[in-house]
Amino acid sequence: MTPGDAHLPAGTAVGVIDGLGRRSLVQAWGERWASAPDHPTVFDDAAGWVTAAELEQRTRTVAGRMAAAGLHPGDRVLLSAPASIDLVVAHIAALRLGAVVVPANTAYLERELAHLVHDAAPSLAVVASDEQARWIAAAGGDDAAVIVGTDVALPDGPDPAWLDGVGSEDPALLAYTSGTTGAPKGALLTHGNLLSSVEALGLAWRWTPDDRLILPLPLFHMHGLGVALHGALTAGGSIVLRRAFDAADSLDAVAAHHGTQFFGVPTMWGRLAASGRIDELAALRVGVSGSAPLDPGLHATIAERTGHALLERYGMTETVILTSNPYDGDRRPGSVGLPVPGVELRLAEGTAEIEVRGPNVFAGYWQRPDATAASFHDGWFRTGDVGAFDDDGYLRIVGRTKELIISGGYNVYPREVEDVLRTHPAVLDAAVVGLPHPEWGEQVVAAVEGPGGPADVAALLELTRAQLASYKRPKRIVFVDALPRNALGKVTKAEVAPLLA
Ligand code: MCA
Ligand code: AMP
Repeated sequence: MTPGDAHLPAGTAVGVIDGLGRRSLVQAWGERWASAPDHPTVFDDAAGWVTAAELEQRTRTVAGRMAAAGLHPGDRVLLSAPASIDLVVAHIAALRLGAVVVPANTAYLERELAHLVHDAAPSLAVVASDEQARWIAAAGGDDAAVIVGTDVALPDGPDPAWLDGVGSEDPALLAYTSGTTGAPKGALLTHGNLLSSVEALGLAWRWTPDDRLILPLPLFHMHGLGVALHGALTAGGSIVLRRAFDAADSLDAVAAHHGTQFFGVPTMWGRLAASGRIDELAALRVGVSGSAPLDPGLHATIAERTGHALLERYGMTETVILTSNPYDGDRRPGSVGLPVPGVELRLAEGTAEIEVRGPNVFAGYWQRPDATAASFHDGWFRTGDVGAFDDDGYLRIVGRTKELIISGGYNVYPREVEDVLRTHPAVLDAAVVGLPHPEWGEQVVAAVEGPGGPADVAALLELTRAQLASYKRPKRIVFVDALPRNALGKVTKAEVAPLLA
């Protein structure tokens, strides 16, 4: 059996898996737009529905502006803004030009944005606030043109000769993540990587042009951008964008727009379940959870109240989606399901680290050949997650080899937070851990070793407020007499958590 066969609908043509990701995203989307120009494609509250033909025209216009401003294939375009049609247009326009989109979380502060700007060297940055623009200009000197406003209000220009000229091997996205170790690195994904994953999801999740996806996820991480937005554009479906997540707003949008699909992280599903209105989601065709483990109790509550079990799936910035519970068949609580079409998985001998191979696996870390080489094992990408297979091939994630905290679906790297804490004179050393938490899944908490003491906690919280995006900040900082260490003097993280519980 070819990997991923378990997800295929009956009657799928032989060889379909070999054909995944063989074009560019923009070729696939262009075909959709040409075949159904009047199809309502993207909605936001400010502009209402935009049809496929309008999306084609608007992305062409913005591509012309970007090209007239000097943007060429391969140049990086940093995008950082809340979800809107204008942001979607800017994203697609950059891809149509062959530029590489660098999505940036709107919560990033100056230090975090400066790292992206130094590393990715974008030629153009499109942001939502004057403050972000100042930070980028300060970090990038005169090298990056910075525009505030996702309408990209630059002078119009003619269609560039290279519009839609990219192929499947060309780079599309530079998504920053720390991978298994170290400072944030840019994971470079090609058009083919990204397209193969959403084509696989189209098959696995039976995604059709009749689907209406209610999308409250931000468009600056893989879940909202590379899974949800790209997936809907590739399937020719419709997308209802929400500027931010709010349970009542999401439920209202499902009702008002006759939503058939809803994608969220477990924190969102928890808030929906607590809203008292979760039964309204019975109207959906499918709800998907991912980015962090879905509590089996929450899974059961939602299934009971809506009549549908959520599809839990497992993904990663470097690989988009690896596994999903099946659309037809057992949607197993506590399991992330079976490899999606095209994806092969194995567990490394000894460590049981999950390793992956397939057309979805990224091209490498931007300008980091050593980090790229270290992330592969005999041609298989090492996820840093530890897995176990049930007898019938369902995967469970049972641990991590990487130091990572996932809070509300956002990744937090303990090392980054520790480095910030250590810059304070009251702190000799710091250990940041994730404690189990009912709302966030894991909560970021820090243990610090003096010279200072509890009187300094307020100053440390202030320091983290100035240096770190809000979701990375420790919710609690505790001074301890001494951090637990092994014989080599290295802090033993496993012994830190009990000190804080
Ligand atoms: C907000 N806050 C958080 C988080 N989000 N604290 C910890 N963890 C978080 N994730 C804090 C803020 O710092 C603030 O604290 C307070 O909550 C309220 O902030 P607000 O912005 O209003 O929060 P919210 O709108 O309620 O945000 C919760 C959220 C959001 C909607 C669950 O975190 C979110 O959008 N998460 C999804 C992230 C995502 O897209 N992940 C996919 C990564 P204070 O009041 O102290 O300032 S891609 C990925 O993981 C792979 C590829 C995959 O498999 O998908
Ligand atoms: P990121 O680096 O932001 O792409 O996050 C990827 C990581 O999120 C994976 O390596 C997993 O550790 C985690 N993850 C994603 N989906 C799930 C899931 N359904 N269950 C458990 N962990 C998940």
